[in-house]
Amino acid sequence: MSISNFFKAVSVSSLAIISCSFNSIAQAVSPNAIELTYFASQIQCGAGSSLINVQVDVYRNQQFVNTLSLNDSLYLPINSFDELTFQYNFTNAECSPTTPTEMVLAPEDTVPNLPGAYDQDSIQQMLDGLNEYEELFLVELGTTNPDSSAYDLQDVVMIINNNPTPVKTD
Ligand SMILES: [Ca+2]
Repeated sequence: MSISNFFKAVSVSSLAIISCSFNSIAQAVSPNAIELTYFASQIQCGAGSSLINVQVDVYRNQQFVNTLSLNDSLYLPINSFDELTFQYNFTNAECSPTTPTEMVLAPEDTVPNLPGAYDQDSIQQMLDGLNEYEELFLVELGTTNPDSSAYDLQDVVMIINNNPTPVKTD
């Protein structure tokens, strides 16, 4: 990992910890594993342009684990989502991600009053689809200004499953 990437990971890490500590289950139930599913992504470089392909690099305690594309799932033998940090990469895009804003929402949490991005379901609709062991991980990459119309926290949406079915190896 380059020095600059290392510092990015560290800064994103502190953001994630801040956002998780308020409203996250953030603990694996059993058997000490978490499954991440990259569930949705809707972001453009500007109105009317095509959707950006956002790839997500997953780090555990600053060590690279895997790169996720939309619809990918990753089974992680870890105790807590808080061990993870993320880097977001735009491919085939004319713009770059801003400093990420990250938020974890459990099913009973208060939902930010934001509409669904483009043709994507709203945060409330996505939250309603979760079971009791699941949480939503929401990321805004277009702006750091919560008053901007681009601020929807749905540029990357992951489902955190705190009680996944163990991966069978035989
Ligand atoms: Ca956005």
